[in-house]
Amino acid sequence: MIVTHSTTPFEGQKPGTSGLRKKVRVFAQPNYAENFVQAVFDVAERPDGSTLVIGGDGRYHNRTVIQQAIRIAAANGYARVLVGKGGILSTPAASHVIRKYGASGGLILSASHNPGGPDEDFGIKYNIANGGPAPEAVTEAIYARTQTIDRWLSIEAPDIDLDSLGESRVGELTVEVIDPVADYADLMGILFDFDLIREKVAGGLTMAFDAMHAVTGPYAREILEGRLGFPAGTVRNGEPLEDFGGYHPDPNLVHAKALYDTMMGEGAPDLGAASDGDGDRNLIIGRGIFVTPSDSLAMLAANAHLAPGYAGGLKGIARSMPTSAAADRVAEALGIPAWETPTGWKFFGTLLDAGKATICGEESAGTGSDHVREKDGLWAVLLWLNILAATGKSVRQIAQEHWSRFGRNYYARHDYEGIETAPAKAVMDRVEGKLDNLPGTAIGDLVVSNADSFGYTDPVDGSVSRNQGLRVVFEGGSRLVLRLSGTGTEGATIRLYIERYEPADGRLDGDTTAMLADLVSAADDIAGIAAITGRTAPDVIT
Ligand code: G16
Repeated sequence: MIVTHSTTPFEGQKPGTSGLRKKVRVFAQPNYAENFVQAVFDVAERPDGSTLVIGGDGRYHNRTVIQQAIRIAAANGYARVLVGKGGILSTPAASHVIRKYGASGGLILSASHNPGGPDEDFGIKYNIANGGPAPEAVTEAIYARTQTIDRWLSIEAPDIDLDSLGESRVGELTVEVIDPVADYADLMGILFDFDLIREKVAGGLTMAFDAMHAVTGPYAREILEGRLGFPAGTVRNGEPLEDFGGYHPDPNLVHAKALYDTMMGEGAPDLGAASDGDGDRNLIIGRGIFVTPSDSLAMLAANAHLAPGYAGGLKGIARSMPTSAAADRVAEALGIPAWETPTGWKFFGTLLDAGKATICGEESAGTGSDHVREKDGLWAVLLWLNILAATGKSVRQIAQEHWSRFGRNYYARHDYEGIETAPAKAVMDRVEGKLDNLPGTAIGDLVVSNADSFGYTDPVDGSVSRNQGLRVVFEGGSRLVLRLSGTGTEGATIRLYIERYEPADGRLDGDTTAMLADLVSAADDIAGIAAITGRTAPDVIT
């Protein structure tokens, strides 16, 4: 029997860069998650008899919201729910399952790289039938609905056993608990040359993968240790934990420091890699060399033809605006289009659907392709492995050869986290106020060539997104970008992106900090972060 629960709207149920992310205690309030899920179902396009996919990164509160969502789905006319065993589905695996089984959409329960636990973060994201994050028109409609909602519907039924594979029913709804890994691992086996990689592993190719006690543990164990034959123990921290073992499942040099130390030390393996809370980000480190996400995108695109899934070539390469322009040079050499979108994987969806891009990437450690509609951490690791196996070269050799051909985009991102909203806004206002007057001015040896607030018109559907970051470009192509993060749950995070291009005959072996020093002081001059916020150094540099 369908039960109607009356409710009232909550303020602030506005999805950010990637879904609605809040503290667990906010989500745990009566009606909070229920309102949001009902708003999604009220707005989502879903023909009668639709299938819904549900899964998450296994963080604290995952199971509670899954049971709520199943009961609400049952009362809202869905015919079938596919849910990952244990409530687990990595974000790229969920995208694949939506596409493979023709679902009308999916709920992905994750706050990505944010920490988990009773006092930490939770999130709900809705993905549409193409397997990708709902575009802005849909998230705006969901938000509008949350502001007027007065009821949510559910079926009274006991909890589903999430830990046993198989079917059960909730009212008219069929719920199928599926193996979260199998479909995804099979897809990877089609895209990459597993036989070749296995042969090289048997011949001594080594790696270390840090799953950060997050969702990729079971996927990495099955694929790397199971199907590719890497020895047991190659996957570290492989058990998904509700609080990620108390760590921050963000694969960067701060939070994956132990892996970094391994890769910089004696006897380092050939490849070091990590993924985040929900398995869509990646960190790539070669023996003695960290590869920035922007460089990784460019190097993967340049070498993708070595993997069977991309042997036919690429249709185009897309990157978010703050991502370095390294990938653009590869696109130019390949004679294919280079697209520049706002931050947020949702902006790649139309390009991928329209066949305008094959590989996409972001400075925030996300890379992926048209095999799904999400960024995909393990996919990036497997493409690197395929390239190492096919060329017999080291990560360092591949990087150095790439720079000698295309030049090098030195790059860093400085994050100032947990700033009060007012000073964060003051920093942005100050830069925005200067944009018109900056072109032509000199700061030290740097001369500003242009400055603007990035806006984007989607080349496929014509939708317009304004205010997507402030850009200051210098003569010679160096660049500063400033924007506020859209994924935090408390206060504001200022992101400062710094990029300097050295041509192929320039200085390719410089130290990144030294190479960017003049740009960092120009940023200080233009944005005044230290003066306005009192922060003299960033919290995280990636
Ligand atoms: C999400 C988005 C990415 C974006 C990243 C950082 O990733 O999907 O497209 O680059 O957030 O966004 P921001 O700079 O606004 O914090 P994830 O891995 O958190 O889902």
